Amino acid sequence: MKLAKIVIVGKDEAGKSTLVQNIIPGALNIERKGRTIALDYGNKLHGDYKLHLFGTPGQSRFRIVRDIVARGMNLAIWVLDYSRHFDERDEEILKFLTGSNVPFIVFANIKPGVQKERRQVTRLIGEPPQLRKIIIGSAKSGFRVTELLDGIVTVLASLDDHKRKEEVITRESES
Ligand SMILES: Nc1nc2c(ncn2[C@@H]2O[C@H](COP(=O)(O)OP(=O)(O)O)[C@@H](O)[C@H]2O)c(=O)[nH]1
Ligand SMILES: [Mg+2]
Repeated sequence: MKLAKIVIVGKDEAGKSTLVQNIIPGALNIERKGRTIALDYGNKLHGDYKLHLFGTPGQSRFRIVRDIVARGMNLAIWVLDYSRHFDERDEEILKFLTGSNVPFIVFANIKPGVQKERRQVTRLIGEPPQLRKIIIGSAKSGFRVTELLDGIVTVLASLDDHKRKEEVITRESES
């Protein structure tokens, strides 16, 4: 069993806490009046991995909490709110993600009946090298959440594979 730290980012009300609850019913949520102020946490076995999922607060005044929770993550999930327009808060998250050397998956969350953002995800965020996968689904209904978990495990396995190859190269160059 391999352990992985997965951090969920996204602007306020995007559906981060809903997603964590969908994956792990009863997951911890530290909130005040429905707003996550510290974090969501739960773990889930999927494939060969034990996934430790950390949801972060979306409000910009809690950005420091996000930055601390994100330290040492193996992979980020960006819950992109597809029911509202892409704005400067999304731009800030994009900058945060492309400024790290950690891969990320976009989960574009569609709330039925209120889809506002119709541009393709790559039109919004481009194709940064850290972007590994885009999934359009629903945090609440669970639509495509299994695909998200499969995607997480696939990316983690590719990272492990890459690390193993690097170790072999280092060992060979040392001998
Ligand atoms: N209909 C619908 N509502 C959603 C969905 N995801 C989140 N919501 C609602 O959007 C609001 C904000 O969700 P929350 O998970 O607290 O967002 P967070 O701030 O990113 O943690 C809540 O009222 C959720 O019930 C979804 O997939 N479908
Ligand atoms: Mg939340």
